[in-house]
Amino acid sequence: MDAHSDSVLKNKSKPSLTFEDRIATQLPAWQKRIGRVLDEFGDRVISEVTVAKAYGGMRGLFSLITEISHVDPELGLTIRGYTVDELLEKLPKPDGGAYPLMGGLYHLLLVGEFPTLEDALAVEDLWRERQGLPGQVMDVLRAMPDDTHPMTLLSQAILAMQPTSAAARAYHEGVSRGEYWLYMLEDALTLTANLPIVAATVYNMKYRNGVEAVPDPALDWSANIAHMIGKGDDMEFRELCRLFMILHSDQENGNACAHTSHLVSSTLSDLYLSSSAAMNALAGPLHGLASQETLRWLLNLQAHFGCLPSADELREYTLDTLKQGKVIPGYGHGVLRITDTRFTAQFRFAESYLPEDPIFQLVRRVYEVVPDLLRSLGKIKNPNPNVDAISGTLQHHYGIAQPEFCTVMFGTSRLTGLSAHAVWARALSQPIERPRSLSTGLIEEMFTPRIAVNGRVSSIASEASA
Ligand code: CMX
Repeated sequence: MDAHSDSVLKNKSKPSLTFEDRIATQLPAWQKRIGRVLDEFGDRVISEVTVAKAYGGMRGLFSLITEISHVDPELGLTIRGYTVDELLEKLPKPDGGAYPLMGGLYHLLLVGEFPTLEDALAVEDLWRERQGLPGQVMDVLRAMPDDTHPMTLLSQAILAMQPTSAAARAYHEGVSRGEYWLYMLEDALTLTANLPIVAATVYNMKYRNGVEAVPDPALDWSANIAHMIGKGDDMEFRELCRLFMILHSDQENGNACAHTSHLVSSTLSDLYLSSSAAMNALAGPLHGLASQETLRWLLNLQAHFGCLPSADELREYTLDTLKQGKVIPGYGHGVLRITDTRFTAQFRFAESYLPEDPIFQLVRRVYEVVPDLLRSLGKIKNPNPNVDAISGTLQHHYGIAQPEFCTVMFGTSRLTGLSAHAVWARALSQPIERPRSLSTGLIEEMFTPRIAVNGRVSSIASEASA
């Protein structure tokens, strides 16, 4: 075990409650509660897997359990029961700051209890103690071609940290499955402690001639991102980083990156392996890369018109994008049926801090025009903006001119939520995931039983109805 994991486990003997204590004391009650739910309701149906759902990406299928966050179609995201606005209002903030400390949110994600300022600062301290990238991370990143996408670098950097995994080492030294989560927790703290350094290293390598990313111990986790990419003197950008990190942290565990993380981690892969995989899912344009795609779309729109387009001009431009067989990035959602509350929180930030920004003016105009247009086409389930419809615009205002960096900021935040899910999944001994697959022929056979596949009638129909 390395020095870091040693310290967190030794903390058990300290009088103040550690994360392990706080989680461990909750486990018996959760185990009992889940056992009772399974005993009483284990055979109740919560979702129907129709043929259409199996072909349709399992959208809307309730088949995962998490206590950490939830997305209500009409209410938006809640984390441990708190809406986005409640989190922004109530989580502890740094002295004189307008937006919360990420340390407080991580306490809430991991422990499930609303943090005091002391709790939030304690997490910030735990993170400070664990800062420092293993040397091979830089070697791996430096070996990559200059035009490598920042999300590839983020994923690789996390993977390069894997040899330091306390959980992987503990497993190979024979730790029991019941204790594995303690080592996952240690990895969660070490990984999350270093995410700002990883993000800043990727940025600096791509856009600042490889300036070393060195955290300032006087700053909080989120503000350190601003500091390490050379924008720390801009107090507004520090605030944006705090807002941004809170908003992107979690979104229950069925979205693509969260589900990827959950699936990989369910095999007892360590957190570095599952987190790197999650970032590969986030890097898709229908998911987190939509923040990059939105900013690009807006910049092209600006270049095309040279000024703020009229509503009619914007409608034409949007229709033209659709005619090219593309989606309008930043609009629509797999679960939400309202304007994303995370969009609204960022919109409010923009109205306060950058109302005259020309790209923000475009965001506003798009918001006025695009929902009605998408709704009129009749197939989209939610024509409203999601979190990605504005995030890149805010970063752009503060000098992050490269759209392709947007998703690295998203991923840096999202891994806080994913790591909390992973720790709890192991602490509650959630099993390996293993859904089954069917072929079209087998489905035909299930519903028209006389059709034989390859000359034989399969047992699948009776198996599926069992
Ligand atoms: N522009 C154009 N068409 C859209 C659309 C958009 N923004 N959003 C959905 N549609 C289309 C779908 O492509 C689908 O068309 P087909 O039947 O021809 O395939 C139809 O409307 C129905 O889709 P849906 O059920 O409303 O939405 P899905 O659950 O299938 O997809 C999402 C959700 C987010 C992938 C989709 O809305 C989309 O592609 N949005 C643009 C990309 C984006 O912003 N992604 C980020 C989401 C948030 C995040 O994960 O970060």
